Amino acid sequence: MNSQDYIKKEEKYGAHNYHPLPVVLERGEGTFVWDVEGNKYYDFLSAYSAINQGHCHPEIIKALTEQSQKLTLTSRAFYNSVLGDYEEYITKYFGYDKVLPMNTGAEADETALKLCRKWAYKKKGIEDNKARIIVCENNFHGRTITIVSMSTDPDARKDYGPFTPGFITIPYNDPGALEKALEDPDVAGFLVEPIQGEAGVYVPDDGYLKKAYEMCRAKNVLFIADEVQTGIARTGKLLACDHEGVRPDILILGKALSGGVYPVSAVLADDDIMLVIKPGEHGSTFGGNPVAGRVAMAALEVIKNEKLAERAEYLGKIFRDEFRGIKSEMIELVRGKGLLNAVVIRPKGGKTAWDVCVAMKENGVIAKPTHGHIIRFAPPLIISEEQLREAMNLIKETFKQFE
Ligand code: IF1
Repeated sequence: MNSQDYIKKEEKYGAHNYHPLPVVLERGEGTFVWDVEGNKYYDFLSAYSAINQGHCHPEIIKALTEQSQKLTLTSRAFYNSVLGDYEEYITKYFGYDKVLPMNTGAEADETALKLCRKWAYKKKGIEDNKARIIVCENNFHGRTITIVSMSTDPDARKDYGPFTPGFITIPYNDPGALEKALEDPDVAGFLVEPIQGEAGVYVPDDGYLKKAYEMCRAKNVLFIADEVQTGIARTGKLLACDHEGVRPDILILGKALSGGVYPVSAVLADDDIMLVIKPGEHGSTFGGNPVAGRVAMAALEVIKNEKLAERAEYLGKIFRDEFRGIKSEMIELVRGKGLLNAVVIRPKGGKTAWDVCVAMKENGVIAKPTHGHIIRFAPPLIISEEQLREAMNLIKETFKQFE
């Protein structure tokens, strides 16, 4: 079978909830992926920052295969010999008292919302069912009904009502708007992405996160950071909040927590927040399973041992400098932090970001537009400087084709 055969098969038997770039991947190793015809590509999406450690990292695969042949799932009806070690490891790694292990990012966001609401009723004393959570316009936290109830993206919400109440929406990167919303005594939490990924890698002004955190503290409102995409070294620090020395009250992790090898997500908080959830009040079949625990510990070890946050910081600067040096009418601006970057494309002669991505693919680099005119560039953090520069040359070649 060739690529077209695979594409046709997905078209025939799969739901049409995506419109992928026309490339059929069969193998991944480190920074590279290969399609079914054997063509090699630089992966500049990293499964939306889930593959920070590179495709099929040997240490993480070793953890996966070893545990998978021993004990894969007990459910939380019983204890198992991995979960406690994993909980100790990850809470010490990020500096929190407790972790609530889940599987997907959306589940972790939902967990954080439930935790914040329960804390509001049990600890802050907000009247039952009155808790409000502040979110930002153009947020992305997943695709469940409650999460899209917070969304301002019509495509995320259309025909999915009725929606979950209890959310206040404010502009991103606007401390004044947050200060005003915090006057509502029923506000329990502020859920925010330290950099808005899906919206197009919107980096807030320096100091925004710190100011937001301090305003929340002053009003006894929980600062909840969704680091599913920005966390785990992607932006040049272990967490994007670390750039401003902000320690979220509730920290949400996912994606690269497993190096893209297995669905693993987590919510971290201290005892005064986490212990409001009592036995039987929240959970999931696979949450905290032994394979997830071993894989996550291996994935976090790789981040530390290979100094991937430092690499992202250093290589990100080279990426943005190189990109800003490309002379092309289609490049409006480049923005980002570490190796989470985006280029805003100015359509030219009817050619759009999609056409640039298709042409880039032909030249050996795969990435995908978000919101039509923005291309996100997020290679695995293990990419070498030489590989980054080679990929940049392929990208420069691509833009030349549109001149
Ligand atoms: C898709 C977007 C990115 C996230 C943040 C929670 C989640 C995500 C900040 C939920 C997930 C993924 C979802 C994936 C594509 C990708 C994405 F384009 F959808 F929005 F990265 F920007 N918080 N983002 O970015 O995590 O439940 O998916 O594990 O839906 O196609 P999840």
